[in-house]
Amino acid sequence: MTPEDWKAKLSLTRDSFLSALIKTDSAGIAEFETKYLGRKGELTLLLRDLKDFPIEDRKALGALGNALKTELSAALDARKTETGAGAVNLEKSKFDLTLAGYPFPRGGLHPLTIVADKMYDGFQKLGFSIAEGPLIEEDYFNFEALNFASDHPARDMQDTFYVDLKDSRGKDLLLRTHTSPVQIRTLKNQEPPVRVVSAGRVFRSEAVDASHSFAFHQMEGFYVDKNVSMADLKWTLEAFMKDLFGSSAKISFSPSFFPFVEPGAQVAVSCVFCKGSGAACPVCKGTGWIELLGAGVIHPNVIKACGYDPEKWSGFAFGAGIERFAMLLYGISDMRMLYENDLRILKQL
Ligand code: FA5
Repeated sequence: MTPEDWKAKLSLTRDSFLSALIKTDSAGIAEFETKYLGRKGELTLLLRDLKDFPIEDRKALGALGNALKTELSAALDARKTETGAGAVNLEKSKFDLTLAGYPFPRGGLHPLTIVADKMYDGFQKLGFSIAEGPLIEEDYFNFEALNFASDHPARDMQDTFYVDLKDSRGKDLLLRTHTSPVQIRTLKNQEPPVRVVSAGRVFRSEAVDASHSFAFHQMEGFYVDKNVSMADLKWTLEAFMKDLFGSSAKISFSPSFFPFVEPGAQVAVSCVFCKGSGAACPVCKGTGWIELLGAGVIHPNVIKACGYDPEKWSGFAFGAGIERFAMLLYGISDMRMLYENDLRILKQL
């Protein structure tokens, strides 16, 4: 074949391609493509014949052949679009177009979950196991068995959300106001010695501000055995705080009242920000101490309500606000930041 013959064949291929393309519909387009541009297609074979020409001819003819291939491929694509042959049939397609694109944004644990896990870790090292309790609670477990008489003003300390449903004792169900009911539920099911921590959401009808919310998180801890005293409580909390905040952390107890403990205390940790030295510290307000939790020796009436002899068994309990710990560990001054779900903030924590 001479170069002139090859050019003539190329021209014929172009003419037959373009005139046949106009008549091809979407059903025939794949076959059409194979006929001209497939591995053994007319244009492909013609380009393959170039190998028999001397190098100078091959260069010139090759340029013509490639230009035609580009032109015909573009014409084919245009025809595909025109006839709808290139469109994906969404119903038959095996691709799920609703899936998020790559890369998938990876989620992470919420700071409150991370802090609760750290607290769990600390207490597990001290031999505590984990228990859970329901969020919708009975008056008996939330108040009565915890030594709150039904008309006792101490109930006002925890403004309660009630549910319009009665429990088995005919009282309104409520959203638990603290995690302390887990003490009762656990002790009624498990004989002492018992050493348990339990974290979860609690609810109070309170106005929201930088350090209060109507739904927040607490961690309850309690230990019931023989001869458990305030000294055991102090040692346990001190070991836990040093583990969490570093060995220089100190704790202080000041007297406080909760009906389910006697004696009761508010426990504060030495300010981890100013280490007690800064009169202008915005976190401890210059006092050197940050209040973290309520605690005490479990009241004999509570031990009795759980079915045990308070002469034989004694225990300590504490209840901590997890948000307070998160604020300290992350250096946050307003706990609403933990609830607003602003990813720019959550990603920094
Ligand atoms: C109690 O809830 C007791 N059940 C704690 C307790 C358990 C005492 C066992 C003795 C023995 P109090 O109401 O103080 O106590 O709450 C405990 C902690 O929860 C507080 O120190 C504070 O950190 C946190 N807290 C209380 N109210 C709120 C609120 N509205 N928003 C956020 N955190 C709160």
